[in-house]
Amino acid sequence: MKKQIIKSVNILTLVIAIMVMSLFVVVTKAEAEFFRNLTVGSSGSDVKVLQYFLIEQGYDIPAISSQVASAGYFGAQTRIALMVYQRANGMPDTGFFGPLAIANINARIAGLTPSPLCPSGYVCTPLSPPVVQCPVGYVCTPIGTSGTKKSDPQINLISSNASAVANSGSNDDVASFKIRFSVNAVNGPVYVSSTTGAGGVSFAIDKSGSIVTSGTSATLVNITDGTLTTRGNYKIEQGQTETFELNGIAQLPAAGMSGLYRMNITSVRWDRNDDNTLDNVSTFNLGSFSTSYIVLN
Ligand SMILES: [Ca+2]
Ligand SMILES: [Ca+2]
Ligand SMILES: [Ca+2]
Repeated sequence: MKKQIIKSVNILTLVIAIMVMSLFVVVTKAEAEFFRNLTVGSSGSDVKVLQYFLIEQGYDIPAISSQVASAGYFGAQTRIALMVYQRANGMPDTGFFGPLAIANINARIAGLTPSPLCPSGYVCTPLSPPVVQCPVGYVCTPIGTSGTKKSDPQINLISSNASAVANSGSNDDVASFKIRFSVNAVNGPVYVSSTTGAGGVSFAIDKSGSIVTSGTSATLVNITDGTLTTRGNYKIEQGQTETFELNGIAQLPAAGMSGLYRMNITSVRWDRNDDNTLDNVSTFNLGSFSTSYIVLN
């Protein structure tokens, strides 16, 4: 159909570069956010993201979920799935993906929150402070709330990125996630674990909000100063700021696990002493320490 050129600073742009190299396709970056109208006949990576979103929300597109057809073309079945979604969400069921549906689905995707791995029989309540509306172009880090004191290290998001090697078969894509953040040691030196997980830097890789552990992993590096202490920690000297990078990987663990994936950092453990148990936990806005969603198939 018609192409819309939208220049926007406030809306995340959809930047997808597709390089066809012999048999496989590399999608270098996909922000799961829509900015153009789609209808029968449309094609592209945003169509693909829409299709996976609909399937995951329970609005099946049989040709794609059964892998008879590959995602990326807006056909009759996508139109029907979209119509049912529109009806269920109080919109006119036109099957046209226009401003109303775009706003609705962008909001749904932005609001997907990973659920904790909660043991059965328990209710798990997140420790993190409530999500705040942060001005565009800023990272908002809570001070003096939920155990964070002014004298605690200041932990700030620098950047995040999600990319995937989209292989041509089914269930064979691999996603790479990268989140960079800085730690500023105030009021004394700070030790941060070099490990990921509950004892160090905790992360979550989720598929549309449901945490996936199989086929996922992450490693942490300090790219300012990679020197480890005798206890295996990184030391940030008083007054210094050091940059960390969490590198995550998601490989589709099983057939039927195609969908939208992203990575979050959920907490960072730290201590004033170089020891084996880092006693303090900093948690922060889950929404800001997160990559965008990317399609794996
Ligand atoms: Ca594939
Ligand atoms: Ca250091
Ligand atoms: Ca300790």
